[in-house]
Amino acid sequence: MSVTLKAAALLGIFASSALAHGTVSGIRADGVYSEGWQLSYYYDIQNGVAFPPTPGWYAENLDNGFISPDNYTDPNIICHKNARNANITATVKAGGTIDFLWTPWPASHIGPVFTYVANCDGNCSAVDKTTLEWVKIDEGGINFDTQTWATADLIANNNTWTTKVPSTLAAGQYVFRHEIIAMHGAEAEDGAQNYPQCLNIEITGSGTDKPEGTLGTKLYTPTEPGILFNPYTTLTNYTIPGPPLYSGASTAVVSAVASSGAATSAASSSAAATSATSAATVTPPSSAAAPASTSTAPGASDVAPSSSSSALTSAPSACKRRRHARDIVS
Ligand SMILES: [Cu+2]
Repeated sequence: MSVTLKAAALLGIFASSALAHGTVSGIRADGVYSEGWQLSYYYDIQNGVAFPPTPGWYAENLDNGFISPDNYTDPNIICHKNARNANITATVKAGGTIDFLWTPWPASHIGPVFTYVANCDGNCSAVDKTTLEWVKIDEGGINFDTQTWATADLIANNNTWTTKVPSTLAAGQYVFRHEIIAMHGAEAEDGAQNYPQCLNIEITGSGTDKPEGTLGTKLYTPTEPGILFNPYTTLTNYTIPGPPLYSGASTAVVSAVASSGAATSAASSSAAATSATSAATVTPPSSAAAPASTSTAPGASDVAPSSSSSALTSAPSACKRRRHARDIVS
């Protein structure tokens, strides 16, 4: 490790203690709220305390942390660290919407946002995650006109990302894999940070399409151009990582977010359209946003909780990029 990198790492340790990253605290499926997996449930389990049913998959990202490119072939990339199946399933109509409600996302953690689905061919509570084949139904990249990333849209939308469920997908139980890849350290190899989260959601309707997908451990490679690049320059093109977007995915639907420029640039340039597909489907912030979890694990003062106030004091993660220092001032 170079002296510069060492210094950056030390600074990062300071910085990351000031701000955590994020998790999906809950979803709205066609407007119906379900609480997601809460990090505190890990400690509930340790303490023999029951946690409420949730369609959110169990995961042990206790530091609000990420999966790094070195682990793209490890099963942890699929649904985050040591992920295990959720035991209940939310429901959405084909053609309907899922709102993914994130805990407050740090503005410095710029990057694309994705949603994938995998058909369980049956019960998602029992499926082997390593066999799931993921179909990308939503991707948001960078708006070349404004040089703002999908994460900025997400933050502006009350830390919420809305995905339209393709109307063509066959009915059945799916695992939804929603993900942010933070690119603030992407100029260094192994510098990107993946924040995947999985939820069981049943799609209802009359669609019949069962598109081929990609195994979770084959979604990304550490050196592909959308993972290893310098984000601190004016980008005029960007190759969104991962497999191609599903052909049945919705294209730009102009909505309130058009004021951010995402929808208009999507319409004016095919390159931008590719990278702003979902940004334009984001709905305006809603005062009906669900509250963060109210459950807390007894005796677990070191829990990394999901609420915004307490996230500030959560344990530092392995986030060690110098750009992370921006968190202090933002
Ligand atoms: Cu970070």
